Amino acid sequence: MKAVIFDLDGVITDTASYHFKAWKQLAASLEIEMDEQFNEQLKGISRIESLEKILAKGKKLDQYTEQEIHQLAQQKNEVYKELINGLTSADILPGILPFLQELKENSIKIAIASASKNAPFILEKLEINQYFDTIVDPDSLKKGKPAPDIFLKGAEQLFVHSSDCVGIEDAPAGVDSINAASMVSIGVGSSDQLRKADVVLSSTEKLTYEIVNQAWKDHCNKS
Ligand code: B16
Ligand code: MG
Repeated sequence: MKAVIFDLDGVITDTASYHFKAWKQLAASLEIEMDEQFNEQLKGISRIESLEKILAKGKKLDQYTEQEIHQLAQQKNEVYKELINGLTSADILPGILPFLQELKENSIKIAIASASKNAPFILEKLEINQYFDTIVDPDSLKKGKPAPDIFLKGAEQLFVHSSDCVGIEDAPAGVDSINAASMVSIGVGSSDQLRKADVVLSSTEKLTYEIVNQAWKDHCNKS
């Protein structure tokens, strides 16, 4: 294993509740109701795709022009940025910091493959940007998750072959993206939701260099 490519939201920090709050506020202003169960479908999905799903849920997708959709997405992002402005290193999920340190000690390259355009801002707030060799710009990609593009771009930016990479995700769309990139996939969360991952860990606290490297070795032996 030469590199680990991380998803951000739900793996490094839990911003899902802030996304939910901001989307719920926008949806309410458009007279669309959304609950937490519906919000699950938005994890790992880009801002515009998320909005399109919300508008489709309210049967209002055809009522807005492309320009209006972009304005609404921007409106949601303003609220979201206000909410995440208070993030600090205390919001790093358990086990992530020691895991990043272990990866560095073992000379493993580290990248971020997040659908979030706010990723650099969030890493700065969490005070961990120095651990990451590169961050993929989601705007530079033709297709978002579940397509493999974002993880493949991460490997390319690290100058590492995809077969030497392990990807870590909390969302089914993200696990599909890692698998499609022919990398070893580690899912963090419910084994039911993330059943397509090579290895599922119940929490970020379980992430260690040994477990992740072993998952990569097991995968190499199988293929
Ligand atoms: P932004 P990830 C994703 O991040 C979130 O899971 C998803 O809910 C969000 O819509 C997306 O980022 C875009 O975020 O509006 O900040 O650009 O899980 O891929 O790290
Ligand atoms: Mg995620």
